[in-house]
Amino acid sequence: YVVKGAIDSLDTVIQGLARIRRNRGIGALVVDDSRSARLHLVELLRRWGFGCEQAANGEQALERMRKPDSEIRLVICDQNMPGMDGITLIRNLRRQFPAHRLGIIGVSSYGSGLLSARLLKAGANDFITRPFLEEELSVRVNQNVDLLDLLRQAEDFARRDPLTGLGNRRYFAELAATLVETSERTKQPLAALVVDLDHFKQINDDFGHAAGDAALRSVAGMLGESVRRADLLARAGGEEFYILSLGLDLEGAKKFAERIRTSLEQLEVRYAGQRIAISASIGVASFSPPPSVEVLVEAADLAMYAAKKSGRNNVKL
Ligand code: GH3
Ligand code: MG
Ligand code: MG
Ligand code: MG
Repeated sequence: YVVKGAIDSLDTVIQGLARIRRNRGIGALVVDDSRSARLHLVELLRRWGFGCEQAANGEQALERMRKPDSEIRLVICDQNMPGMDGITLIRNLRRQFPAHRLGIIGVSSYGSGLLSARLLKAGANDFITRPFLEEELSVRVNQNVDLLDLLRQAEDFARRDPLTGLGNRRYFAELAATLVETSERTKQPLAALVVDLDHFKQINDDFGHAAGDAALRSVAGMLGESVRRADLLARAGGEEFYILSLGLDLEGAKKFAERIRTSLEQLEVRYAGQRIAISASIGVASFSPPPSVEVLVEAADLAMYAAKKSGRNNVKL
């Protein structure tokens, strides 16, 4: 019995260690007006590997979550607090943070009946009733972190192109809308580049589809290095890439496109000992601000077709 027990718990210990390692990058926030209850939770979460912070009331919690670099992904929140109660705080947090960004566990006291249902309705993923066993809290926390990981993966799968690792069309559409709003608000021009590789079908025909894939990955890598951090880069489909850049007028965007065109021309793509020559036709547009994402991209797309017509491997406005 002793030996069996030891083996069982060894498994558990290994699992526990793996969890602690995973939890290290995860910020947790404990919200509780009772100092002793708060410190108990903080102590447990730190022991489980989380980077744990604390707030003594709802206002403090919201303040902490407003920090732009907030890496808090899990909130454990007492229901019964003076001022803003847990349910109000949870409702507020859930409006700002979708389920894949933030897990919320509500803590209620034993005998409060419908409260747990109300916590869930307000947007908590889960609840725990005091007094609780450490083991139960640990299981609930772990399940919530597992769920966060899964949701994040699903989000990522839906928005990332698996071949190049760039964002896809869906990702582009979401962020492009934000950039158009920023362009309106800050009165900066917003430029679009549509980059379409030339005669790519021929590359597949000459070197094979795997070589074409490798070329697309190199191009994506090169584009990734060419854009600024704030620029939006996506694989719009096939051998076509979109770039949005805030603050570039037509003249600036044309220079940017010309630089990309030259880099692509000089890109060393090698496959099975052969050099694959790459070039692209790039269409450029800039509006201050654009009436819509569609109008902006359409204008750059038309310019790209003009670049194709006039012989490829060039930039058109
Ligand atoms: P153009 O200069 O007019 O743009 O000619 P093109 O051959 O590049 O244009 P077209 O649109 O006719 O063909 C695009 C080709 O890109 C066809 C398709 O096989 C290839 N392609 C699209 N996606 C992929 C991919 O993921 N991998 C590979 N290897 N090829 C791809
Ligand atoms: Mg309380
Ligand atoms: Mg093409
Ligand atoms: Mg194309």
